Amino acid sequence: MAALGFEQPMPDILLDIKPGSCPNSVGVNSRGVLPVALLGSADFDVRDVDPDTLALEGAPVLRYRYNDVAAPCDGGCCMSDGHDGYDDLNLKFDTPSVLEAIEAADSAYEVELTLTGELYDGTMFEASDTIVLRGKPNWRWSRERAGEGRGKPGGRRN
Ligand SMILES: [Ca+2]
Repeated sequence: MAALGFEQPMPDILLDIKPGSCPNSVGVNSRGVLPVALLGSADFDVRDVDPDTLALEGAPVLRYRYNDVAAPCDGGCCMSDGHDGYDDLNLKFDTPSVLEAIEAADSAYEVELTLTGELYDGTMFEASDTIVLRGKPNWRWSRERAGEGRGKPGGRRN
């Protein structure tokens, strides 16, 4: 006799970087915050997610709130910008930390960013979306100068 399965299949968890924007372009020298939404649906309540466990390419969440900003969209589109009645978990990340984590200066034009985290019940999950990098890296991102110390983005604009 087969045991009754008691594990719920994990629903697809959809990530929308820069909800409302398409493409998700990010300047390689951007500062400030990167908005990211985990999209709730009939199958997925974003309040099941433990926000303290979330990281985008290893960068921790700066702050979060629950708000319905976007609806999942099937088939590789850039996510709709509408809302759908399901709350989304809206996250803010420090853009330079994320860019540093993916070594944006040496990255391809399009980069997939992965959010990792856990539900309150301990289930681990990940979700990804793609950004498009724009612009030329400043000197501070240059690998040749990396030996002089990977300084945090300083007080200099372009
Ligand atoms: Ca929503």
